[in-house]
Amino acid sequence: MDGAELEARFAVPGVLGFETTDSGLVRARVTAASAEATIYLHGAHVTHWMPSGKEPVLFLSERTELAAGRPIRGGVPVIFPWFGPRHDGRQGPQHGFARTAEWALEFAAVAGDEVHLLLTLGPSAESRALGYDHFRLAYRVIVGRTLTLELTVANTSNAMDAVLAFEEAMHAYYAVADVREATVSGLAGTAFLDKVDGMQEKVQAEAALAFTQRTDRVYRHTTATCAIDDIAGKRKIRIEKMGSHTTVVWNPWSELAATMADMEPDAWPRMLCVETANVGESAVTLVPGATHTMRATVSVEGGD
Ligand code: TA6
Repeated sequence: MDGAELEARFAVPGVLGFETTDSGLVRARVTAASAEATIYLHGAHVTHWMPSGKEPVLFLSERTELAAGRPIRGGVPVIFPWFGPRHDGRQGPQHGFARTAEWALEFAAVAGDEVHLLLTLGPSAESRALGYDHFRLAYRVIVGRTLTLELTVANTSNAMDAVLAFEEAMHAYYAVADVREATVSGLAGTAFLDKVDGMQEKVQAEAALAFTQRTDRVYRHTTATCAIDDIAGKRKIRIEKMGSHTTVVWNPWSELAATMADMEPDAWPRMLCVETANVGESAVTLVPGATHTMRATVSVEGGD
């Protein structure tokens, strides 16, 4: 459905509207008393969330592409069915196909001071060409004073031997005033793969992770709630999670950011990815008929 059809079907004047961008992407605009948000059907991509009285909580690059088939830089990319480069010997786009697919909006409603949306993604010619057919994704987005993101994956195959194995992530770009003055707590003593140091397996000794260089860490076997202490921004962003055993922390820093066409060169200090995920040995395998749900609940303290 295009913006006009969704507007006719789901709009609530003054709270929930729909529009089609000049580049042909359809997006929902939430303007509730509790918060505002923007969600594209492209990639089921939440690009903006701002509780009332606060600053935006998600970073969105001013240079991001907003075009069919292209990933959006910032917000919360939905990563499925692999994380990073495809690593099963076959070809496929970085971070899988879900973040550049056109999702369907199946449900949208205002409940109290929250707006609930449900987006779904099923098999397509592209996914089948990549070897993915019998799956369905349902992504529940609840916009309010907190932001709830819940991804359910179903193996819809009837063939008894058709397991569905996948990695997944909510690759969230959080907005910070200055990453050089921010820390992430919740990962003390947690093992991680250090992607900037030869994928070495390490254990975080410090209570809170500070940022002094490009950082790209895949924390393993962790269900912990993380908190970004955005010291310069005088606020904390808490990320609680359910159904996730991996947390990825990433900032490209100056040198890598300068090579990214969809990122302003001086924007990297204003973003920090803390990603709710299941990757590597925490990848999920579903037997036919099974489902798996991963949820992140984001809240903000301070920064008023
Ligand atoms: O989550 C961190 C990471 O895997 C980094 O290694 C970097 O590649 C980042 O994702 C962004 O990936 P993208 O394909 O969106 O540029």
